[in-house]
Amino acid sequence: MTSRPRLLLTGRPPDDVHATLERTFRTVDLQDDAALQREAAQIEAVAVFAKRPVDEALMARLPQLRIIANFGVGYDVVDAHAAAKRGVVVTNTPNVLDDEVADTAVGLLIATVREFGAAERHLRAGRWASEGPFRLTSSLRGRTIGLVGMGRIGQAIARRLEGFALPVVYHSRRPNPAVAYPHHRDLTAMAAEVDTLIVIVPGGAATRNLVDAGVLAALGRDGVVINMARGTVIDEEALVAALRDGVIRAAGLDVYAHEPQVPAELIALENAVLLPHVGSASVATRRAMADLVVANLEAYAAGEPPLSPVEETPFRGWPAG
Ligand code: 8YV
Repeated sequence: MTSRPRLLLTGRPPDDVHATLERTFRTVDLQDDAALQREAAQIEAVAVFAKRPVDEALMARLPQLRIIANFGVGYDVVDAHAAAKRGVVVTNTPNVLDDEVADTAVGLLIATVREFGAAERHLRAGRWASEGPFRLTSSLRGRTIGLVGMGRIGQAIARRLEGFALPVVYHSRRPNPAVAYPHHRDLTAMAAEVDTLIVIVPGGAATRNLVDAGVLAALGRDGVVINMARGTVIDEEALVAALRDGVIRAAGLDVYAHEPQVPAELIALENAVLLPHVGSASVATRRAMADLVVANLEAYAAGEPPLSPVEETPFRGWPAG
């Protein structure tokens, strides 16, 4: 009987997912130094369930590595270029979370513009009865939305916003031929033309601090920024200053530069609506994401093509073991 291939786990998958993986693989916990030391030479697969980087240094310890399966569509914790150089396939979880994240984005947009969090706090504190109605708020009506990124989730957000009768334009490095929305090559110029930004680009070095003090200033005093992407895409210090000084009106954030740490300055701001990275976090969607991670790993174990390789590591066949 051939032994099960070794699978390194970064982070802890749900118990049932772990049990499913154990049927095909022998799992090794990245936290267990002794086990990693012992098994490194035989590890063929990595499942990424944590923010901890899967970098060149880790890959260099795993000579038999063939596949890295990331739980999440964003795979900025994995050095996909280093994987490509080693002939390692990286997979992520596209499509299955697009609608959930787009729903969350629109919910966060409305909550931010209409100040639902503060309105609820007003009620719960008994201030409606004692002081009167909550203050009048800004409105979604009349806004123009600038999407930063027009990938699958960006398109799902844009489709929803059409239902809200809101004009949509977008910024990305290249125009997306799949959509007819006006494209802006220059983010600052787009920010000057709109009053609302929704950030939905991949994280990583290419987008670090893409939304900086200049972009926020261009957005202007009525500006609203929603971030559903990665905290690193916005210069967090510049955002805090812009919210504090009234350079923009408000921000709705689901992601932060150093999760789960959220700057105290941000928490103190009444004009920031803060969610703890819940974009995809429904039972059904997280289940679908976990199923796709398992399906990619099981495809590897069966010698079949992976279901969702990322663009940096197109599948060219599994090397002979
Ligand atoms: C995370 C996400 O993966 O898919 C993504 O890129 O940001 C989320 O769905 C989630 O944080 C899993 O831990």
